[in-house]
Amino acid sequence: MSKRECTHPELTDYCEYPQEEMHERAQAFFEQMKTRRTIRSFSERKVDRKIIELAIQTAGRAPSGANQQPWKFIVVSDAQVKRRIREAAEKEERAFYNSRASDQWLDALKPLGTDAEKPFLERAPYLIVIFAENYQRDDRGEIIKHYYVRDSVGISIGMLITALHNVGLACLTHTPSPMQFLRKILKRPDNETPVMILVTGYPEQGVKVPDLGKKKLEDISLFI
Ligand code: IYR
Repeated sequence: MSKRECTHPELTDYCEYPQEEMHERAQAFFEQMKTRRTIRSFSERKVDRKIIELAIQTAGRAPSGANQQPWKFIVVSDAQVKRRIREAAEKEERAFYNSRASDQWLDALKPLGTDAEKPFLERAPYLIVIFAENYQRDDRGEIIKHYYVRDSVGISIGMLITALHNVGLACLTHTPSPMQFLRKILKRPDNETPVMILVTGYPEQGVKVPDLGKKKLEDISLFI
């Protein structure tokens, strides 16, 4: 068998539920996910590393183009590295809020109440920095292109956010722009592009969240 082929054993761990249980599970999961909120104030409370490992393993089960799994999760808990990330991010964010962002963009951000200060980058116990692997190299150093990289990484991040919420952890999808500094600080290779910092931990006590609301089913879907 060539390296590129693989066996196709029968699917045995598929689980079908009786209709009633299916409805209950769908409703219960919706209720659970309805309580997911992005927060911007984190407690310094520690989180067991094993929980983060399992959440990342869950994210690693995401489908991906040609099963190339083009993601890398760099988990930062070291205080010094977190400080360097905060300093670099705030430098970019100051430029963003003071001049780089258009008025329309700043207007769109107003309801969120964000600004260039990012204390959560030091306070939260974990910064999960997600990189997209644009390609890999084979044993002879030849480039192997990856397909649907952004899509695959996006799906994986969605599963990570869901897994974190499932264990009662909060997170913030933080995207300082540009964020090439992450590659430098974390010493990542050329084939990796930073996508996001998922700030992860417990919410600060009494944290406030904007009253934003979500679109209704009929606004986000069409059954034909
Ligand atoms: N990166 C900036 C701005 C920002 C942009 C979007 I789009 C958001 O949804 C939130 C913030 C910041 O983190 O403040």
